[in-house]
Amino acid sequence: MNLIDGKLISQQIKAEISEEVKSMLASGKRAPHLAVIIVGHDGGSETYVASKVRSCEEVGFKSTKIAFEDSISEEELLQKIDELNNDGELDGFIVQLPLPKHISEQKVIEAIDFRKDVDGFHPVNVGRMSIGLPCFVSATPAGIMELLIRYEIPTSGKHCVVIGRSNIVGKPVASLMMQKANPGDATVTVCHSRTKNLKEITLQADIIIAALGIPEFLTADMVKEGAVIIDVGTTRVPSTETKSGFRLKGDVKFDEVAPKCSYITPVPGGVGPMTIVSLLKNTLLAAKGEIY
Ligand code: L34
Repeated sequence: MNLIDGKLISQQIKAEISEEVKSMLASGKRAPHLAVIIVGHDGGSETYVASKVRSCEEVGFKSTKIAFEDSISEEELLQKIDELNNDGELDGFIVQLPLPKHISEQKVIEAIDFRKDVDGFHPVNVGRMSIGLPCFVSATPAGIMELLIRYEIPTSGKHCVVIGRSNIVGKPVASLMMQKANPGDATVTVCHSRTKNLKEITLQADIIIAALGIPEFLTADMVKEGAVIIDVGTTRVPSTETKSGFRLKGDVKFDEVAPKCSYITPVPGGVGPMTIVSLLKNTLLAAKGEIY
């Protein structure tokens, strides 16, 4: 069993990005600038946004955090987005999800100028990704692809089973894995909460991408010997053993699945840190004007 160390790879990529920023500055350009909007006080979101801001500092980006209370109206949020769309000093921005119920996530996503949509959630970016055109690829799927590249894990002709069909992970990662590319060229099956005989399907998988958000859902009896396991879950479950009062659990029952696989990502320290560096990479591309 080989552990896929997302934390280590993310540090290597941050070092690569820092070098690029240095040469941008040396050639008289300004540093890439990312803004992050957060609404309310979801514990996970606050942690991830803080980590995004810290990572910007680490690589020499400028960052702006814009925090609103839960009580902000949809209209006020859309107004802020309009302002950021028109800010010439800003390369890209994201609105951290989830949003409070009274705000339409879809409306918010579509209000973002696709040229600044470094989350890759806008329909223009999603559409371009699905037909293989240059675009901002959303961060978690991009991070997963990067891990497959850096660990030289073959995907061509493999059977990849994606569990989960969310717009931010399941659908885009399935689309990337089936694309005529490397990584890609896989035969992809997408499973979800209505799938019958899930275990029969996962047992045929060479690569499983678990992105359904149910802690320890994937157990050893569902996994073929030698499979590659990518665990996207990060659910906070109550714990008496940690200071914070919770512990992060993946979608994979790691202890029993790990001995069966060829490669596996841990939680934490697997896909999560890669999500953050992929956002940095997209911001760098935006600053260099390499996509639009
Ligand atoms: N708009 N909303 C928008 N963009 C995103 O890309 C996200 N996502 C997902 C939730 N909502 C979003 C994230 O940022 C999930 N996500 C995310 C980002 C980072 C980490 C996990 C999820 C991460 O860094 N995880 C660490 C542990 C962090 C901790 O201690 O809680 C890890 O090692 O897995």
